[in-house]
Amino acid sequence: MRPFDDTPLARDGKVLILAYDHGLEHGPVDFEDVPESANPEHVFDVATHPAVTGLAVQKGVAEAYYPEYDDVTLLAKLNGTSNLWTGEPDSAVNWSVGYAADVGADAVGFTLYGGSNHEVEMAEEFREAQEGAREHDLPVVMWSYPRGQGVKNDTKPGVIAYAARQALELGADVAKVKYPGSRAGMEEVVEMAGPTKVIMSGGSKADDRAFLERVRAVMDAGGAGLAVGRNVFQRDDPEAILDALEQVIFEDASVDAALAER
Ligand code: FBP
Repeated sequence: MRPFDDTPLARDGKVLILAYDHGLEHGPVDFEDVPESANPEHVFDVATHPAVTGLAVQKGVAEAYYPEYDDVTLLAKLNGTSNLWTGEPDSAVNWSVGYAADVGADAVGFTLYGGSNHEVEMAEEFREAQEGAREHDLPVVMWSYPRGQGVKNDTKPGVIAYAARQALELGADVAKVKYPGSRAGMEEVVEMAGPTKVIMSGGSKADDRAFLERVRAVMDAGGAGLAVGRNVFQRDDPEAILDALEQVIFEDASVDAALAER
């Protein structure tokens, strides 16, 4: 198995995934602010920015668009479910690792809803995906999102630290977690993840400074980067925020310096 840092998903040991599975997870509402973001070609073009180490998409988008963009590092998001589903949190496995590898995936992603009544089945599905990824020498990113009947407060640092620990215990290379509210909270999360890299999930659109300050806190806490969707593709100038993220994540710049550089 290749060390994670030798895979295309890493740049100097850091990670910046552009997440673009929102058409499935949230639906057209996420594209309303910037209508061209509904067009996968627009987002594939954005993903050619040098700061982006991988683009996370679902199967159908990969099949339809990836062949034209083989300079983009493809992260196959293996499971996913629409917002139309109203049951206990769960996520359908939409493609196998073997098929994702045939399509050209460089990495795989998988959501686990710890605390859901479906956690056991999801963990068993994750086992199959993780072991398949090892066979194909592909890094594994876990979207580790505690939610459902077993979870009272999914923003508490202790809950998010547990999510990161689940990613380590189950064999993910990267744990993608929600921001626990502070640098101190993130330090706890990173500590629990051990060698599994921790990246922050971008969240709903925030103003530039507030967003970059969160990213700075993640990096200062020992995090490895970010997986971001709306905070990039819901901006009129996605390249500008990617320029700033490149400074903060890969060049260790302050938020002021990153904002001044643009
Ligand atoms: P954002 O940066 O837009 O928050 O995207 C990250 C992500 O994990 C996406 O991959 C996914 O579509 C979405 O958030 C799921 O968010 P939630 O389940 O919290 O609504």
